Amino acid sequence: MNRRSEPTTKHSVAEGERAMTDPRGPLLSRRQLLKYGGLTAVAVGAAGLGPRLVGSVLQPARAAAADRPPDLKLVGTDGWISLPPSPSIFSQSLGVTVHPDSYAPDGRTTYIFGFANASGLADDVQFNLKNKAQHSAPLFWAREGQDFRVQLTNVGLAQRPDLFDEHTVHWHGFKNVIPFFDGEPTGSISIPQGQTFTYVYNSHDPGTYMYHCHVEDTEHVHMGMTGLVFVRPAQDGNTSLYPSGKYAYNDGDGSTGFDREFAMFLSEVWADSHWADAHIQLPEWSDYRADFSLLNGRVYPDTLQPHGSIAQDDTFVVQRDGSWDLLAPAGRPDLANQPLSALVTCNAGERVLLRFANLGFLEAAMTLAGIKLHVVGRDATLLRGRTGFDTGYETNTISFGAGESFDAIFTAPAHSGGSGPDTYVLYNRAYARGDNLAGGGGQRTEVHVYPAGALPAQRFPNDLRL
Ligand SMILES: [Cu+2]
Repeated sequence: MNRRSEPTTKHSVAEGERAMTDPRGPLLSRRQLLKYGGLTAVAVGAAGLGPRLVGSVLQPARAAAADRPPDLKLVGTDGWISLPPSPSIFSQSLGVTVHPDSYAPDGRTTYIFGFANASGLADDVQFNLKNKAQHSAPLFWAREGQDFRVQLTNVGLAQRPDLFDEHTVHWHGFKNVIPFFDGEPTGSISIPQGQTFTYVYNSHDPGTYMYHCHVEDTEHVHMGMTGLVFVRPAQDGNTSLYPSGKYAYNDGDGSTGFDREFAMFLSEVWADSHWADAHIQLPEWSDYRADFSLLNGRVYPDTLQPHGSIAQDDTFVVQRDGSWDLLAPAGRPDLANQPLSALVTCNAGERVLLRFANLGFLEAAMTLAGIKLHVVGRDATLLRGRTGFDTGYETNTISFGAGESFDAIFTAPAHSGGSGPDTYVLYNRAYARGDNLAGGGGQRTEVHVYPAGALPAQRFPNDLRL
Protein backbone atom coordinates (compact mmCIF):
# COMPACT_ATOMS: atom_id res chain seq x y z
CA MET A 1 0.00 0.00 0.00
CA ASN A 2 1.32 3.36 -0.96
CA ARG A 3 1.15 5.64 2.03
CA ARG A 4 2.61 8.62 0.24
CA SER A 5 -0.13 11.17 -0.12
CA GLU A 6 -1.42 12.33 -3.44
CA PRO A 7 -0.63 16.01 -3.82
CA THR A 8 -3.74 17.91 -2.84
CA THR A 9 -4.00 21.45 -4.05
CA LYS A 10 -7.65 22.41 -4.03
CA HIS A 11 -8.23 23.86 -0.61
CA SER A 12 -9.79 27.12 0.37
CA VAL A 13 -6.80 28.38 2.31
CA ALA A 14 -7.37 31.95 1.27
CA GLU A 15 -10.84 31.93 2.82
CA GLY A 16 -9.48 30.49 6.05
CA GLU A 17 -6.73 33.02 6.26
CA ARG A 18 -9.08 35.85 5.53
CA ALA A 19 -11.45 34.82 8.25
CA MET A 20 -8.87 34.04 10.91
CA THR A 21 -6.08 36.56 10.62
CA ASP A 22 -7.83 39.31 12.52
CA PRO A 23 -9.00 38.73 16.10
CA ARG A 24 -11.53 41.52 15.73
CA GLY A 25 -13.30 40.12 12.73
CA PRO A 26 -12.93 40.26 8.97
CA LEU A 27 -10.63 42.85 7.48
CA LEU A 28 -9.15 43.50 4.07
CA SER A 29 -7.26 40.48 2.83
CA ARG A 30 -3.95 40.99 1.13
CA ARG A 31 -5.64 40.30 -2.18
CA GLN A 32 -8.37 42.85 -1.48
CA LEU A 33 -5.84 45.40 -0.39
CA LEU A 34 -3.92 44.95 -3.63
CA LYS A 35 -7.19 45.19 -5.53
CA TYR A 36 -7.87 48.53 -3.92
CA GLY A 37 -4.41 49.67 -4.89
CA GLY A 38 -2.84 49.88 -1.44
CA LEU A 39 -3.24 52.25 1.44
CA THR A 40 -3.71 55.48 -0.48
CA ALA A 41 -6.52 54.08 -2.55
CA VAL A 42 -8.14 52.62 0.53
CA ALA A 43 -7.99 55.96 2.31
CA VAL A 44 -9.46 57.74 -0.67
CA GLY A 45 -12.18 55.20 -1.15
CA ALA A 46 -12.87 54.59 2.53
CA ALA A 47 -16.08 56.57 2.64
CA GLY A 48 -17.80 54.04 0.47
CA LEU A 49 -16.49 50.95 2.25
CA GLY A 50 -18.32 51.13 5.55
CA PRO A 51 -17.29 51.84 9.12
CA ARG A 52 -15.81 48.38 9.88
CA LEU A 53 -13.34 48.72 7.08
CA VAL A 54 -12.40 52.27 7.97
CA GLY A 55 -11.86 51.38 11.60
CA SER A 56 -9.55 48.51 10.80
CA VAL A 57 -7.76 49.48 7.69
CA LEU A 58 -6.84 53.09 8.15
CA GLN A 59 -4.49 52.33 11.01
CA PRO A 60 -1.09 51.81 9.33
CA ALA A 61 -0.19 48.81 11.50
CA ARG A 62 -3.43 47.07 10.58
CA ALA A 63 -2.94 47.67 6.88
CA ALA A 64 0.66 46.47 7.10
CA ALA A 65 -0.54 43.34 8.85
CA ALA A 66 -2.78 42.48 5.97
CA ASP A 67 -0.18 43.27 3.36
CA ARG A 68 2.87 41.50 4.76
CA PRO A 69 3.82 37.90 4.10
CA PRO A 70 4.74 35.75 7.11
CA ASP A 71 8.40 35.35 8.07
CA LEU A 72 7.97 31.59 8.35
CA LYS A 73 5.34 29.28 6.93
CA LEU A 74 4.70 25.96 8.62
CA VAL A 75 2.34 23.13 7.86
CA GLY A 76 1.11 20.63 10.42
CA THR A 77 0.95 17.07 9.10
CA ASP A 78 2.36 13.56 9.58
CA GLY A 79 5.33 11.64 8.16
CA TRP A 80 7.95 8.95 8.68
CA ILE A 81 11.44 9.10 10.14
CA SER A 82 14.38 6.73 10.39
CA LEU A 83 15.66 5.33 13.69
CA PRO A 84 18.00 2.33 14.08
CA PRO A 85 15.82 -0.65 13.02
CA SER A 86 17.76 -3.15 15.09
CA PRO A 87 17.13 -4.36 17.72
CA SER A 88 13.40 -4.49 17.08
CA ILE A 89 11.01 -3.60 19.91
CA PHE A 90 8.17 -5.88 20.99
CA SER A 91 5.40 -4.22 23.00
CA GLN A 92 4.14 -6.37 25.87
CA SER A 93 0.96 -4.36 26.26
CA LEU A 94 0.12 -4.25 22.54
CA GLY A 95 1.39 -7.77 21.86
CA VAL A 96 3.08 -6.81 18.58
CA THR A 97 6.46 -5.70 17.27
CA VAL A 98 6.14 -1.92 17.28
CA HIS A 99 9.59 -1.09 15.95
CA PRO A 100 10.34 -0.94 13.11
CA ASP A 101 6.74 -0.15 12.14
CA SER A 102 5.42 -2.60 9.54
CA TYR A 103 3.61 0.28 7.80
CA ALA A 104 6.78 2.35 7.38
CA PRO A 105 7.91 3.13 3.83
CA ASP A 106 11.29 1.77 2.70
CA GLY A 107 14.15 3.09 4.78
CA ARG A 108 11.91 4.53 7.49
CA THR A 109 10.90 3.03 10.80
CA THR A 110 8.70 5.40 12.75
CA TYR A 111 5.46 7.32 12.24
CA ILE A 112 5.36 10.95 13.40
CA PHE A 113 3.11 13.96 13.54
CA GLY A 114 5.11 17.09 12.86
CA PHE A 115 5.66 20.39 11.19
CA ALA A 116 7.20 21.00 7.79
CA ASN A 117 8.69 24.25 6.52
CA ALA A 118 6.54 25.67 3.72
CA SER A 119 8.32 29.02 3.44
CA GLY A 120 8.44 30.22 -0.12
CA LEU A 121 5.57 27.97 -1.21
CA ALA A 122 2.23 29.36 -2.32
CA ASP A 123 -0.65 28.64 0.03
CA ASP A 124 -2.16 25.99 -2.27
CA VAL A 125 1.19 24.36 -3.12
CA GLN A 126 2.01 23.77 0.53
CA PHE A 127 -0.64 21.02 0.66
CA ASN A 128 1.96 18.94 -1.23
CA LEU A 129 3.81 18.71 2.09
CA LYS A 130 1.18 16.41 3.53
CA ASN A 131 2.96 13.34 5.02
CA LYS A 132 6.32 15.15 4.79
CA ALA A 133 6.73 16.33 8.38
CA GLN A 134 10.22 16.68 9.75
CA HIS A 135 11.64 15.88 13.18
CA SER A 136 12.50 17.96 15.07
CA ALA A 137 10.34 20.81 13.81
CA PRO A 138 12.05 23.53 11.75
CA LEU A 139 14.57 25.60 13.73
CA PHE A 140 13.72 29.30 13.58
CA TRP A 141 14.75 32.56 15.20
CA ALA A 142 13.65 36.17 15.53
CA ARG A 143 15.40 39.38 16.54
CA GLU A 144 14.50 41.26 19.69
CA GLY A 145 11.86 43.86 18.83
CA GLN A 146 10.95 42.13 15.58
CA ASP A 147 7.34 41.72 14.59
CA PHE A 148 7.73 38.04 13.68
CA ARG A 149 4.95 36.11 11.98
CA VAL A 150 4.48 32.37 11.67
CA GLN A 151 1.77 31.11 9.37
CA LEU A 152 0.46 27.66 10.21
CA THR A 153 -1.63 25.60 7.80
CA ASN A 154 -3.11 22.29 8.88
CA VAL A 155 -2.79 20.09 5.78
CA GLY A 156 -4.02 16.92 7.47
CA LEU A 157 -2.65 13.47 8.24
CA ALA A 158 -2.10 11.12 5.29
CA GLN A 159 -1.79 7.98 7.39
CA ARG A 160 -4.76 8.84 9.62
CA PRO A 161 -7.46 10.48 7.50
CA ASP A 162 -9.91 9.49 10.24
CA LEU A 163 -8.06 11.64 12.77
CA PHE A 164 -9.14 15.21 12.11
CA ASP A 165 -7.04 16.76 14.89
CA GLU A 166 -6.41 20.46 14.93
CA HIS A 167 -2.93 21.93 15.37
CA THR A 168 -1.45 25.08 16.89
CA VAL A 169 1.91 26.73 17.46
CA HIS A 170 2.65 27.31 21.14
CA TRP A 171 5.87 29.29 21.67
CA HIS A 172 6.79 27.81 25.04
CA GLY A 173 7.87 30.44 27.58
CA PHE A 174 7.14 33.35 25.26
CA LYS A 175 5.39 36.24 27.00
CA ASN A 176 2.24 36.89 25.02
CA VAL A 177 0.23 39.92 26.05
CA ILE A 178 -2.99 38.18 25.08
CA PRO A 179 -3.78 34.47 24.77
CA PHE A 180 -4.86 34.85 21.16
CA PHE A 181 -1.50 33.84 19.73
CA ASP A 182 -0.56 31.48 22.56
CA GLY A 183 -1.67 28.28 20.86
CA GLU A 184 -3.16 26.70 23.97
CA PRO A 185 -6.38 25.49 22.41
CA THR A 186 -8.78 25.66 25.36
CA GLY A 187 -7.79 29.27 26.12
CA SER A 188 -7.49 30.32 22.52
CA ILE A 189 -8.03 29.00 19.02
CA SER A 190 -6.66 26.06 17.07
CA ILE A 191 -6.38 25.35 13.37
CA PRO A 192 -8.65 22.72 11.79
CA GLN A 193 -7.64 20.81 8.68
CA GLY A 194 -7.56 22.91 5.55
CA GLN A 195 -7.30 26.14 7.51
CA THR A 196 -4.54 28.69 7.93
CA PHE A 197 -3.72 31.08 10.74
CA THR A 198 -0.89 33.56 11.23
CA TYR A 199 0.67 33.93 14.67
CA VAL A 200 2.10 37.37 15.42
CA TYR A 201 4.92 37.72 17.94
CA ASN A 202 6.57 40.84 19.28
CA SER A 203 9.87 39.43 20.41
CA HIS A 204 10.87 41.23 23.62
CA ASP A 205 13.02 38.77 25.52
CA PRO A 206 16.15 37.28 23.96
CA GLY A 207 17.12 33.71 24.68
CA THR A 208 16.43 30.10 23.81
CA TYR A 209 12.90 28.74 23.72
CA MET A 210 11.02 25.85 22.22
CA TYR A 211 7.71 25.57 20.41
CA HIS A 212 5.16 22.86 19.98
CA CYS A 213 1.63 22.08 18.94
CA HIS A 214 -0.57 22.37 22.03
CA VAL A 215 -3.50 20.26 20.78
CA GLU A 216 -3.68 16.89 22.60
CA ASP A 217 -0.25 18.00 23.66
CA THR A 218 1.08 14.86 25.35
CA GLU A 219 0.44 13.08 22.09
CA HIS A 220 1.22 15.78 19.52
CA VAL A 221 4.41 16.89 21.30
CA HIS A 222 5.66 13.37 21.73
CA MET A 223 4.74 12.45 18.15
CA GLY A 224 7.10 15.17 16.95
CA MET A 225 5.33 18.53 16.71
CA THR A 226 8.08 20.31 18.57
CA GLY A 227 11.29 22.21 17.90
CA LEU A 228 13.63 24.96 19.02
CA VAL A 229 13.24 28.72 18.55
CA PHE A 230 15.39 31.55 19.84
CA VAL A 231 15.45 35.34 19.96
CA ARG A 232 18.61 37.32 19.19
CA PRO A 233 19.30 40.26 21.53
CA ALA A 234 19.22 43.91 20.49
CA GLN A 235 22.91 44.03 21.39
CA ASP A 236 23.65 41.85 18.34
CA GLY A 237 25.81 43.63 15.78
CA ASN A 238 27.71 45.68 18.38
CA THR A 239 31.29 44.64 17.77
CA SER A 240 32.85 46.74 20.55
CA LEU A 241 32.00 44.19 23.26
CA TYR A 242 32.94 41.00 21.40
CA PRO A 243 34.59 40.93 17.96
CA SER A 244 31.97 38.78 16.21
CA GLY A 245 29.13 41.10 17.27
CA LYS A 246 27.08 38.00 18.14
CA TYR A 247 25.61 37.64 21.64
CA ALA A 248 23.24 35.37 23.48
CA TYR A 249 21.87 38.19 25.66
CA ASN A 250 22.05 41.94 26.25
CA ASP A 251 24.89 41.48 28.72
CA GLY A 252 26.40 44.97 28.43
CA ASP A 253 29.92 43.57 28.72
CA GLY A 254 30.35 40.98 25.97
CA SER A 255 30.31 38.06 28.38
CA THR A 256 27.74 36.20 26.24
CA GLY A 257 29.55 36.92 22.97
CA PHE A 258 30.15 33.92 20.75
CA ASP A 259 31.62 32.98 17.37
CA ARG A 260 29.38 30.00 16.58
CA GLU A 261 26.03 28.78 17.84
CA PHE A 262 24.38 25.38 17.77
CA ALA A 263 20.82 24.46 18.68
CA MET A 264 20.58 21.19 20.63
CA PHE A 265 17.00 20.03 20.85
CA LEU A 266 16.20 17.03 23.03
CA SER A 267 13.19 14.82 22.38
CA GLU A 268 12.16 11.20 22.78
CA VAL A 269 10.38 8.44 20.90
CA TRP A 270 8.32 5.80 22.70
CA ALA A 271 7.84 3.22 19.96
CA ASP A 272 4.48 1.95 21.34
CA SER A 273 2.79 5.30 20.91
CA HIS A 274 4.13 5.94 17.43
CA TRP A 275 3.03 2.48 16.30
CA ALA A 276 -0.36 2.97 17.93
CA ASP A 277 -0.99 6.25 16.14
CA ALA A 278 -0.04 4.70 12.79
CA HIS A 279 -2.26 1.64 13.39
CA ILE A 280 -5.37 3.40 14.75
CA GLN A 281 -4.79 2.24 18.32
CA LEU A 282 -4.75 4.23 21.54
CA PRO A 283 -1.44 4.39 23.41
CA GLU A 284 -1.59 4.14 27.21
CA TRP A 285 0.49 7.15 28.19
CA SER A 286 0.98 6.01 31.79
CA ASP A 287 3.12 3.19 30.35
CA TYR A 288 5.49 5.81 28.90
CA ARG A 289 9.04 4.72 28.29
CA ALA A 290 11.55 6.45 26.05
CA ASP A 291 12.89 3.84 23.63
CA PHE A 292 14.88 6.46 21.73
CA SER A 293 16.36 9.71 22.99
CA LEU A 294 17.05 12.17 20.18
CA LEU A 295 19.24 15.20 19.60
CA ASN A 296 17.91 17.44 16.84
CA GLY A 297 15.62 14.59 15.78
CA ARG A 298 18.38 12.01 15.34
CA VAL A 299 20.19 9.41 17.45
CA TYR A 300 23.94 8.80 17.56
CA PRO A 301 25.78 8.25 15.24
CA ASP A 302 23.26 9.80 12.83
CA THR A 303 23.67 12.97 14.92
CA LEU A 304 27.08 13.36 13.25
CA GLN A 305 25.70 13.24 9.71
CA PRO A 306 25.64 16.62 7.96
CA HIS A 307 22.47 18.62 7.48
CA GLY A 308 19.87 17.84 4.92
CA SER A 309 18.06 20.92 3.73
CA ILE A 310 17.64 23.43 6.56
CA ALA A 311 16.92 27.16 6.67
CA GLN A 312 20.12 29.00 5.84
CA ASP A 313 19.04 32.61 6.25
CA ASP A 314 16.24 34.69 7.67
CA THR A 315 13.96 33.90 4.72
CA PHE A 316 13.71 30.33 6.06
CA VAL A 317 13.26 28.86 2.58
CA VAL A 318 14.51 25.25 2.36
CA GLN A 319 15.41 23.16 -0.67
CA ARG A 320 13.15 20.35 -1.81
CA ASP A 321 13.31 17.92 -4.69
CA GLY A 322 10.70 17.44 -7.42
CA SER A 323 8.59 15.27 -5.10
CA TRP A 324 8.52 18.02 -2.44
CA ASP A 325 10.85 15.99 -0.23
CA LEU A 326 13.60 17.75 1.69
CA LEU A 327 17.08 17.18 0.30
CA ALA A 328 18.75 14.44 2.35
CA PRO A 329 22.34 14.31 3.61
CA ALA A 330 24.58 12.65 0.99
CA GLY A 331 24.21 8.87 1.06
CA ARG A 332 21.45 8.96 3.69
CA PRO A 333 18.09 9.35 1.95
CA ASP A 334 16.45 7.83 5.05
CA LEU A 335 17.36 10.98 7.02
CA ALA A 336 15.57 13.39 4.67
CA ASN A 337 12.91 14.18 7.27
CA GLN A 338 15.50 14.57 10.05
CA PRO A 339 17.42 17.42 8.41
CA LEU A 340 19.19 19.02 11.37
CA SER A 341 22.65 17.71 12.22
CA ALA A 342 23.74 17.73 15.87
CA LEU A 343 27.45 17.92 15.06
CA VAL A 344 29.34 20.90 16.54
CA THR A 345 32.29 22.29 14.59
CA CYS A 346 34.57 25.16 15.63
CA ASN A 347 38.12 26.48 15.57
CA ALA A 348 40.47 26.39 18.54
CA GLY A 349 40.06 29.48 20.71
CA GLU A 350 36.54 30.31 19.54
CA ARG A 351 33.56 30.77 21.81
CA VAL A 352 30.72 28.41 20.98
CA LEU A 353 27.14 28.88 22.22
CA LEU A 354 25.11 25.72 22.77
CA ARG A 355 21.37 26.39 22.94
CA PHE A 356 19.81 23.44 24.76
CA ALA A 357 16.06 22.86 24.97
CA ASN A 358 14.33 19.72 26.18
CA LEU A 359 10.86 18.67 25.14
CA GLY A 360 11.24 15.03 25.86
CA PHE A 361 9.33 13.97 28.97
CA LEU A 362 12.39 12.94 31.02
CA GLU A 363 15.22 14.81 32.71
CA ALA A 364 18.47 15.03 30.77
CA ALA A 365 22.04 15.50 32.00
CA MET A 366 24.05 16.73 29.04
CA THR A 367 27.78 16.44 29.59
CA LEU A 368 30.58 17.86 27.51
CA ALA A 369 33.56 15.70 28.35
CA GLY A 370 36.85 17.58 28.65
CA ILE A 371 35.63 21.17 28.12
CA LYS A 372 34.02 23.45 30.71
CA LEU A 373 30.64 24.92 29.87
CA HIS A 374 29.89 28.44 31.06
CA VAL A 375 26.15 28.55 31.70
CA VAL A 376 24.97 32.07 30.87
CA GLY A 377 21.22 31.70 30.46
CA ARG A 378 18.33 29.61 31.63
CA ASP A 379 14.76 29.59 30.33
CA ALA A 380 15.52 32.57 28.09
CA THR A 381 16.83 34.61 31.01
CA LEU A 382 20.35 36.00 31.42
CA LEU A 383 21.85 34.67 34.65
CA ARG A 384 22.21 37.93 36.53
CA GLY A 385 20.95 38.90 39.96
CA ARG A 386 18.78 41.97 40.60
CA THR A 387 21.86 44.07 41.31
CA GLY A 388 23.49 42.80 38.14
CA PHE A 389 25.86 40.33 39.72
CA ASP A 390 26.72 37.35 37.54
CA THR A 391 24.91 34.19 38.62
CA GLY A 392 26.30 32.20 35.70
CA TYR A 393 28.47 29.22 36.54
CA GLU A 394 30.86 26.70 35.08
CA THR A 395 30.11 23.00 34.85
CA ASN A 396 30.54 20.09 32.52
CA THR A 397 26.99 18.77 33.03
CA ILE A 398 23.67 20.55 32.60
CA SER A 399 20.62 18.81 34.05
CA PHE A 400 17.26 19.93 32.78
CA GLY A 401 13.73 18.65 32.60
CA ALA A 402 10.96 18.85 30.04
CA GLY A 403 10.21 22.39 28.96
CA GLU A 404 13.50 23.87 30.18
CA SER A 405 16.22 25.57 28.17
CA PHE A 406 19.85 26.44 28.89
CA ASP A 407 22.40 28.61 27.11
CA ALA A 408 26.01 27.57 27.67
CA ILE A 409 29.18 28.91 26.09
CA PHE A 410 32.47 27.06 25.90
CA THR A 411 35.84 28.21 24.63
CA ALA A 412 37.32 25.66 22.26
CA PRO A 413 40.64 24.33 23.56
CA ALA A 414 43.88 24.52 21.63
CA HIS A 415 44.18 22.01 18.82
CA SER A 416 46.37 19.00 19.59
CA GLY A 417 48.37 19.40 16.39
CA GLY A 418 47.34 16.03 15.00
CA SER A 419 45.70 15.67 11.61
CA GLY A 420 42.00 16.41 11.46
CA PRO A 421 39.87 17.89 14.22
CA ASP A 422 40.10 17.03 17.91
CA THR A 423 36.96 15.25 19.07
CA TYR A 424 35.08 15.88 22.33
CA VAL A 425 31.94 13.97 23.25
CA LEU A 426 28.67 15.68 24.18
CA TYR A 427 26.21 13.16 25.59
CA ASN A 428 23.37 12.53 28.01
CA ARG A 429 24.96 10.85 31.01
CA ALA A 430 21.58 9.44 32.01
CA TYR A 431 22.86 6.04 30.93
CA ALA A 432 19.66 4.53 29.55
CA ARG A 433 19.19 7.46 27.23
CA GLY A 434 22.78 7.94 26.21
CA ASP A 435 22.65 4.53 24.56
CA ASN A 436 18.88 3.89 24.21
CA LEU A 437 19.27 0.57 26.12
CA ALA A 438 20.54 -0.91 22.89
CA GLY A 439 24.28 -0.50 23.19
CA GLY A 440 24.27 2.51 20.89
CA GLY A 441 22.33 5.47 19.68
CA GLY A 442 20.81 8.01 21.99
CA GLN A 443 21.48 11.62 22.86
CA ARG A 444 25.11 11.73 21.93
CA THR A 445 27.11 13.84 19.52
CA GLU A 446 30.60 15.28 19.08
CA VAL A 447 32.35 18.62 19.18
CA HIS A 448 35.02 18.81 16.48
CA VAL A 449 37.71 21.39 17.19
CA TYR A 450 39.81 22.45 14.21
CA PRO A 451 43.08 24.41 14.25
CA ALA A 452 42.63 28.16 14.75
CA GLY A 453 41.35 29.84 11.59
CA ALA A 454 40.65 26.57 9.72
CA LEU A 455 36.88 26.99 9.42
CA PRO A 456 35.36 30.14 7.89
CA ALA A 457 32.83 32.16 9.88
CA GLN A 458 29.43 30.63 10.57
CA ARG A 459 26.63 31.95 8.33
CA PHE A 460 23.57 30.61 10.13
CA PRO A 461 22.81 28.64 13.32
CA ASN A 462 24.26 25.11 13.28
CA ASP A 463 26.23 25.96 10.13
CA LEU A 464 28.99 23.33 10.10
CA ARG A 465 31.21 25.07 7.53
CA LEU A 466 32.61 21.72 6.38
CU1 LIG B 1 -0.95 19.10 16.61
